[in-house]
Amino acid sequence: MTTGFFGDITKIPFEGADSQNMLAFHHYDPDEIVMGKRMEDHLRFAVCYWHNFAWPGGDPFGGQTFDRPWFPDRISDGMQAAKLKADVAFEMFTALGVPFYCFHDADVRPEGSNFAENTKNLNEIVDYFEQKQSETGMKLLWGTANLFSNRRFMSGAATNPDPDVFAYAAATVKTCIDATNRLGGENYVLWGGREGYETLLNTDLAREDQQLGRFINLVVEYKHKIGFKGTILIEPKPQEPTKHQYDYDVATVYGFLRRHCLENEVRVNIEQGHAILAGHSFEHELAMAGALGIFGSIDMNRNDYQSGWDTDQFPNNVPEMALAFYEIIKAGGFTTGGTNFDAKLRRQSLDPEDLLLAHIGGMDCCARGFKAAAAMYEEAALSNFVKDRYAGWSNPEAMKMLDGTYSLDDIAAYVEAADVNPDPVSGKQEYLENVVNRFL
Ligand code: XUL
Ligand code: CO
Repeated sequence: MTTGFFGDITKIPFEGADSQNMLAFHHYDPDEIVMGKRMEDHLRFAVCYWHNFAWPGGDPFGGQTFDRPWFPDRISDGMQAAKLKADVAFEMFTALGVPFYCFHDADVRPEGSNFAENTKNLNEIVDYFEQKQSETGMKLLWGTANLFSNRRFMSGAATNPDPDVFAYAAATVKTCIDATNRLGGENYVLWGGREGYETLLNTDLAREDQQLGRFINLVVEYKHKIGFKGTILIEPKPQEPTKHQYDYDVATVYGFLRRHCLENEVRVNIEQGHAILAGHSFEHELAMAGALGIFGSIDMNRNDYQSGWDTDQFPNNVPEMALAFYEIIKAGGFTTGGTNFDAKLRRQSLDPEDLLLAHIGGMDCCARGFKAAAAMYEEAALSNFVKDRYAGWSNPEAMKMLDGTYSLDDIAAYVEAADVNPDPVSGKQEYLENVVNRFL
């Protein structure tokens, strides 16, 4: 028996591009083989718990717009509400046919009066999830701890000036890794919520960096201690909620990881909207992670290009998504990672059906972008161009400049002796953009 939240909709079918049924997939066929693998196994879609089931539809100027049967104004018993929420969530996951979901502790369990009560509530819901996972075949892409909403974290979690807040945050992360491990989660995410600062006048930057470095090392040590097989992921974001966030972008996170000897232990979960806030493109962040060997997973939700804040919209720009998936394919594709929609409805989208339509659209756009990227990758017109562009570096004189054979004065002698006088060569950007356009 279902909750009836989605009426009689229990399964979204694949009907192909010509179908006019908007409650069907037009481009995402999980069984379609692309580059020798099923689309479902390439894309590894995940639905997030927080925006879909915990967010009431508020913005800085207005409160709740959504009416959901599990919200506190409809049920006062927190655990009963959490279970109804879980029932509806798993009905939606199943209807969409996504293999994965993600959650923060605070999305899924009622807030207790202290740490012990929070842990007890979380464990009760994890029991419930365990049962639902085995009934539905759903898997957990990642778990995480919400270390930013409660007022105790207003000055940061790991970077808090008060060691008791650090301790509370560390203890909470322990319970969330335990929960993720029990549920067979494939990753554990650390988004640095309030790890940043508002004003230097009250902030010791060097100390906060040390605290954060130790915190992440504690997480990695615990992962190995309990034998958690998943990947630890940091999610970069440049600002919001604090003015300056320490995990600004992929390159900044990599520097942090190197500084704290974590570069072989931690990878990145890259979000499109966060890339835009950092003044980058999504594909830049993905390419950077690929180049540094720390690519992990993605949050495929876009930002509005005109607003300077995190709008978490469902993706719908296929040409941009094709470039993003091209970088993901180049980085080797997903291993433990996947395509999570950390996306929320617009607050006027009140109908239960809107939750389905939003994900159908996002998944269809991903499928189109991915297929274009795969075709681009397989034809290799772009990669062959890049290979040829750097071909000069395989000549022996060139190699000596990089392998330590030549010093600066040796290079000067070589330039003089061979009368080196390079001819500029076209970068061919328009030609390459036209090549991309053939696949869209
Ligand atoms: C915040 C954000 C988070 C993380 C998980 O901008 O993206 O929801 O994805 O904490
Ligand atoms: Co995110």
